[in-house]
Amino acid sequence: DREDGYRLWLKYDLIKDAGQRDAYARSAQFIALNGNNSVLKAAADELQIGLQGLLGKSIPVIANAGSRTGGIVLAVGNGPTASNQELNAEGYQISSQSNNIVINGKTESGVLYGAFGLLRQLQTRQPLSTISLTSNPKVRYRMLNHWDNTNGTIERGYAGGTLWKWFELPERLDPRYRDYARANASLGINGTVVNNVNASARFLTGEYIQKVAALATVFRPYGIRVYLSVYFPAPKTIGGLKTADPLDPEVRKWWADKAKEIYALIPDFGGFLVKANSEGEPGPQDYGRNHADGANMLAEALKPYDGIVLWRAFVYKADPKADRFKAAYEEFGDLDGKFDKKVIVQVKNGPIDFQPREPFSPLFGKMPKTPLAMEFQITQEYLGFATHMVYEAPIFKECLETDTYAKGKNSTVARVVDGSLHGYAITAMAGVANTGSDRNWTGHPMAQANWYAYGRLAWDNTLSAEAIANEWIKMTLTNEPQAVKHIADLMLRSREIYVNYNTPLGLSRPWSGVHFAPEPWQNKSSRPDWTAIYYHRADSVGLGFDRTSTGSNALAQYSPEVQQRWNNVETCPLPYLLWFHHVPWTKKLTTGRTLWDELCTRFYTGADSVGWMQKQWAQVKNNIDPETYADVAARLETQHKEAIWWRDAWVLYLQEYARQPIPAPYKKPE
Ligand code: GCW
Repeated sequence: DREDGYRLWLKYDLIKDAGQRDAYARSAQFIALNGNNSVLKAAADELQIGLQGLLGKSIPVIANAGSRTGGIVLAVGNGPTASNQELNAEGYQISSQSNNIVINGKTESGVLYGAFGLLRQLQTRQPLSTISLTSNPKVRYRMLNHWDNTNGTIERGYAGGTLWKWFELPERLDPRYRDYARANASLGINGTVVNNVNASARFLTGEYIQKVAALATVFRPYGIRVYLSVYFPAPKTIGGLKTADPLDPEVRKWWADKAKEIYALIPDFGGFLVKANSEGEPGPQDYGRNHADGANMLAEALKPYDGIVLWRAFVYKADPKADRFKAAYEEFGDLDGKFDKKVIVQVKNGPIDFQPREPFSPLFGKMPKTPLAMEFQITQEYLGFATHMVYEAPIFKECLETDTYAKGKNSTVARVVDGSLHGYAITAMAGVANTGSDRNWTGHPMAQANWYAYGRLAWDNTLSAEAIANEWIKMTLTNEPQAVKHIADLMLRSREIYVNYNTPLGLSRPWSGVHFAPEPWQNKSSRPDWTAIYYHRADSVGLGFDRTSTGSNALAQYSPEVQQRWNNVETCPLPYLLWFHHVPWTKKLTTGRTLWDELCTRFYTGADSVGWMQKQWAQVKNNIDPETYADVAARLETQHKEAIWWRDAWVLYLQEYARQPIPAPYKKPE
């Protein structure tokens, strides 16, 4: 069998050690369903598929255990729990009780997540006899956002076209939809926005609602609800109204009717995601209204139903004199407390746009009365598309663990988002998907780990990047301990290596239009803030964007403790230096090198380190299936070549300003 990556981390390959297999099999002689619900059935199904693969045995599903022991018992509701630890609606507990393994959940979804949790134990070779674990999701809405278009393309998608076959729907349901749902459910993802935030109004037509409803039928047994991105002026474009003003009664009625039409076909519809007054997308400001007016109108339309509005805070105006960094805070900060209870404001992790390293968005420290959702980008728009290996968990963790000081020490971004800091009524995380129609879902085989890591962190933001990497490797690539170590090491270092050759010391956005190739010299675009020079500000004196009080003063948007962390050029941690300071080329940094020398050091060691990645990968050759091995090895070769392009592009460009030689260790012999 050729390994084509299709099965993701749900491979369930036969456990080679027969002793271990037998030990597991003794605890898994049957699966007792205890119910007739479709979610429970999906859980039992998955256990059957998984155990068949891992143990090489077909395990019977029975209605209930009766007096039998030695099996797996699914239990919904207030069934027996082994400890007093509270379960929330979607949490689960796995415990060993009277010689059975009981998967307990308050709801069917909890049991489903527990089934995947149990399989993960086997996949990572944990003992079952003494199993006792309780797991609750920290966030209520754990979503994927697809930037997929009606014509089948994906904005910023690097793994083929859309998974959704709009032209076949609603009649034909591609079997892949179910595998998509299984993969997400295995992580606890419970919502999917199926279309691009740059939304086509067509998704709100009867024709498309039917297609989306068909997808929903496949996702429902996996606990996944569908959502739609909406085009704000839809009442005009498809509704024939003269305006889309959110305060206009006819417009409000149009949306209420639309919601009714949707819920008639999709009773568990999740709600709306909105990009408004951003990058040319229309919105309430076109009618002199604000974001809260727009969001609250949609919330009103959803009032009779269990749906929510996710309103994005990704906004900025085309003003060459303004600092884009400050825009979201300026537009949203004063609206705190003005949003309806059904609204959650979805904020990108950083203030600009998913850069390889970005400080956290100041909004996370600013809106105690408004639930804020975290938006991470899984697809590698600024991370080398599908050729560069960048394990993203460290990016997500770095942001989540940063202290906003919104309510004194230990007000981390994670605690803002999971609601524990401000007691938000609703909580959410969103990840911009990296999936596509490629057979292996994500293009780069290692990019599967980013989908996985996002999902695991949406469930539990306290998991470490390392723990998640280890799980994923064992489930997907190999259980051989030495190989696991090598691959984890490679993954955990990959982000910093990328940053070093791409945007070291807090540089940002050096790309040409499609956000792939280096073009730090780019100075013309349809918008002044879409040039590279707008961001790095290279001149004869130095490099970097002054965001202190002598510059744009964006730092003032953070609490005093955070300002203190970043506002002094002498003490600002180097990874953030050029985000906040315009630093002279000759300035000595804490490393003892001048800015210029430090930049060169990072560009050169970064590009060289890709050579290290190749060697590291070569070490696991015998532990990995040959197809995946060769695929990754080839992509690393491309990455190495491109890392050198990055290095040379930056160094040669900046040298025109710095007017200094490349430091000796890196200078090529004449
Ligand atoms: O990252 C930028 C992308 C756009 C995207 C936009 C957004 C969907 O370059 O492609 O549009 O952000 O997040 O809205």
